[in-house]
Amino acid sequence: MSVERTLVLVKPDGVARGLTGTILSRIEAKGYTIAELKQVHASRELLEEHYAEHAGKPFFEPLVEFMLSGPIVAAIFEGQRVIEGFRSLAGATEPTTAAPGTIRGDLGRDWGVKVQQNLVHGSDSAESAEREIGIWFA
Ligand code: RTP
Ligand code: MG
Repeated sequence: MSVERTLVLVKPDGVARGLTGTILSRIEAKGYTIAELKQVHASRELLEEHYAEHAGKPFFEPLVEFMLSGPIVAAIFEGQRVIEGFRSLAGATEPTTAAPGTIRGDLGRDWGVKVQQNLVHGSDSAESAEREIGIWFA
Protein backbone atom coordinates (compact mmCIF):
# COMPACT_ATOMS: atom_id res chain seq x y z
CA MET A 1 0.00 0.00 0.00
CA SER A 2 1.54 3.28 -1.11
CA VAL A 3 1.56 6.51 0.86
CA GLU A 4 -1.25 8.84 -0.27
CA ARG A 5 -1.68 12.61 -0.10
CA THR A 6 -4.93 14.47 0.53
CA LEU A 7 -5.98 18.11 0.61
CA VAL A 8 -7.43 19.25 3.92
CA LEU A 9 -9.02 22.68 4.38
CA VAL A 10 -9.91 24.23 7.71
CA LYS A 11 -12.84 26.31 6.48
CA PRO A 12 -13.45 29.94 7.59
CA ASP A 13 -15.66 28.86 10.49
CA GLY A 14 -12.93 26.64 11.90
CA VAL A 15 -10.28 29.36 11.61
CA ALA A 16 -12.59 32.05 13.04
CA ARG A 17 -13.47 29.88 16.03
CA GLY A 18 -9.79 29.28 16.80
CA LEU A 19 -10.02 25.57 16.07
CA THR A 20 -7.17 25.32 13.55
CA GLY A 21 -4.70 23.90 16.06
CA THR A 22 -7.24 21.49 17.52
CA ILE A 23 -8.22 20.19 14.08
CA LEU A 24 -4.65 19.80 12.79
CA SER A 25 -3.68 18.17 16.06
CA ARG A 26 -6.46 15.58 15.77
CA ILE A 27 -5.27 14.66 12.26
CA GLU A 28 -1.66 14.39 13.42
CA ALA A 29 -2.75 12.37 16.45
CA LYS A 30 -4.26 9.77 14.14
CA GLY A 31 -0.77 9.39 12.65
CA TYR A 32 -0.88 11.45 9.47
CA THR A 33 1.85 13.97 8.72
CA ILE A 34 1.76 17.52 7.37
CA ALA A 35 3.59 17.88 4.04
CA GLU A 36 2.50 21.48 3.32
CA LEU A 37 0.60 24.07 5.36
CA LYS A 38 -0.50 27.66 4.76
CA GLN A 39 -3.23 30.16 5.60
CA VAL A 40 -4.84 31.88 2.62
CA HIS A 41 -7.65 34.21 1.59
CA ALA A 42 -8.94 32.22 -1.38
CA SER A 43 -10.10 34.01 -4.53
CA ARG A 44 -13.54 33.46 -6.04
CA GLU A 45 -11.85 31.99 -9.12
CA LEU A 46 -9.96 29.41 -7.05
CA LEU A 47 -13.08 28.45 -5.07
CA GLU A 48 -15.22 28.06 -8.19
CA GLU A 49 -12.57 25.71 -9.59
CA HIS A 50 -12.32 23.81 -6.31
CA TYR A 51 -16.11 23.33 -6.12
CA ALA A 52 -16.65 22.86 -9.88
CA GLU A 53 -18.55 19.60 -9.29
CA HIS A 54 -21.22 21.58 -7.39
CA ALA A 55 -21.66 24.37 -9.99
CA GLY A 56 -25.34 24.99 -10.66
CA LYS A 57 -26.55 23.46 -7.38
CA PRO A 58 -28.65 25.71 -5.10
CA PHE A 59 -25.98 25.78 -2.40
CA PHE A 60 -23.09 26.62 -4.76
CA GLU A 61 -23.16 30.44 -4.53
CA PRO A 62 -23.77 30.56 -0.74
CA LEU A 63 -20.97 28.03 -0.32
CA VAL A 64 -18.52 30.13 -2.33
CA GLU A 65 -19.58 33.26 -0.39
CA PHE A 66 -19.00 31.43 2.90
CA MET A 67 -15.57 30.27 1.77
CA LEU A 68 -14.74 33.90 0.83
CA SER A 69 -15.80 35.17 4.26
CA GLY A 70 -12.45 34.71 5.98
CA PRO A 71 -9.07 33.02 5.95
CA ILE A 72 -8.76 29.29 5.24
CA VAL A 73 -5.96 26.98 6.35
CA ALA A 74 -4.91 24.62 3.55
CA ALA A 75 -2.80 21.54 4.23
CA ILE A 76 -1.49 18.51 2.42
CA PHE A 77 -1.54 15.50 4.73
CA GLU A 78 0.32 12.28 3.94
CA GLY A 79 -0.09 8.71 5.07
CA GLN A 80 -1.27 5.27 4.16
CA ARG A 81 -4.97 5.50 3.18
CA VAL A 82 -5.07 9.12 4.39
CA ILE A 83 -7.84 10.08 1.92
CA GLU A 84 -10.30 7.60 3.39
CA GLY A 85 -8.90 8.02 6.90
CA PHE A 86 -9.40 11.77 6.96
CA ARG A 87 -12.95 11.52 5.58
CA SER A 88 -13.73 9.10 8.38
CA LEU A 89 -12.17 11.42 10.97
CA ALA A 90 -14.06 14.46 9.58
CA GLY A 91 -17.46 12.76 9.87
CA ALA A 92 -20.65 13.21 7.90
CA THR A 93 -21.28 16.45 5.97
CA GLU A 94 -24.00 17.68 8.32
CA PRO A 95 -22.34 18.66 11.62
CA THR A 96 -25.47 18.47 13.78
CA THR A 97 -25.80 14.74 13.15
CA ALA A 98 -22.17 13.79 12.40
CA ALA A 99 -21.08 11.02 14.75
CA PRO A 100 -19.51 11.99 18.06
CA GLY A 101 -15.79 11.26 17.93
CA THR A 102 -15.46 12.92 14.53
CA ILE A 103 -14.21 16.47 13.96
CA ARG A 104 -17.60 17.66 12.70
CA GLY A 105 -19.52 15.65 15.30
CA ASP A 106 -17.47 16.89 18.25
CA LEU A 107 -16.83 20.49 17.21
CA GLY A 108 -19.62 21.45 14.81
CA ARG A 109 -23.33 22.21 14.74
CA ASP A 110 -25.70 24.13 12.48
CA TRP A 111 -25.26 27.91 12.69
CA GLY A 112 -28.24 29.26 10.77
CA VAL A 113 -27.41 27.84 7.36
CA LYS A 114 -27.75 24.09 7.33
CA VAL A 115 -24.64 22.04 6.54
CA GLN A 116 -22.50 24.82 5.13
CA GLN A 117 -20.32 25.62 8.15
CA ASN A 118 -18.87 22.19 8.75
CA LEU A 119 -15.31 23.14 9.67
CA VAL A 120 -13.29 21.04 7.23
CA HIS A 121 -12.93 19.78 3.71
CA GLY A 122 -11.11 16.64 2.63
CA SER A 123 -10.56 15.22 -0.85
CA ASP A 124 -12.90 12.33 -1.62
CA SER A 125 -10.69 10.24 -3.99
CA ALA A 126 -7.13 9.95 -5.28
CA GLU A 127 -8.17 11.82 -8.43
CA SER A 128 -9.80 14.63 -6.40
CA ALA A 129 -6.75 14.86 -4.15
CA GLU A 130 -4.33 15.39 -7.02
CA ARG A 131 -6.69 17.88 -8.70
CA GLU A 132 -7.28 19.86 -5.48
CA ILE A 133 -3.61 19.86 -4.42
CA GLY A 134 -2.84 21.33 -7.86
CA ILE A 135 -5.38 24.10 -7.23
CA TRP A 136 -4.35 25.04 -3.69
CA PHE A 137 -0.60 24.39 -3.94
CA ALA A 138 0.08 25.33 -7.59
P1 RTP B 1 -16.29 18.60 1.63
O1 RTP B 1 -16.33 18.44 0.12
O2 RTP B 1 -16.28 20.04 2.08
O3 RTP B 1 -15.23 17.78 2.29
O4 RTP B 1 -17.65 18.04 2.22
P2 RTP B 1 -18.52 16.81 1.77
O5 RTP B 1 -17.81 16.00 0.71
O6 RTP B 1 -18.94 16.14 3.02
O7 RTP B 1 -19.75 17.55 1.11
P3 RTP B 1 -20.08 17.86 -0.41
O8 RTP B 1 -21.33 17.15 -0.76
O9 RTP B 1 -18.88 17.68 -1.30
O10 RTP B 1 -20.44 19.41 -0.34
C1 RTP B 1 -19.40 20.36 -0.27
C2 RTP B 1 -19.72 21.36 0.79
O11 RTP B 1 -20.86 22.11 0.39
C3 RTP B 1 -21.62 22.48 1.52
N1 RTP B 1 -22.97 21.95 1.33
N2 RTP B 1 -24.06 22.64 1.56
N3 RTP B 1 -26.80 23.40 1.83
C4 RTP B 1 -26.50 22.21 1.37
O12 RTP B 1 -27.34 21.43 1.04
C5 RTP B 1 -25.08 21.84 1.26
N4 RTP B 1 -24.64 20.67 0.83
C6 RTP B 1 -23.30 20.75 0.87
C7 RTP B 1 -20.91 21.91 2.74
O13 RTP B 1 -20.02 22.92 3.23
C8 RTP B 1 -20.12 20.77 2.13
O14 RTP B 1 -19.00 20.45 2.93
MG1 MG C 1 -17.00 16.89 -1.14
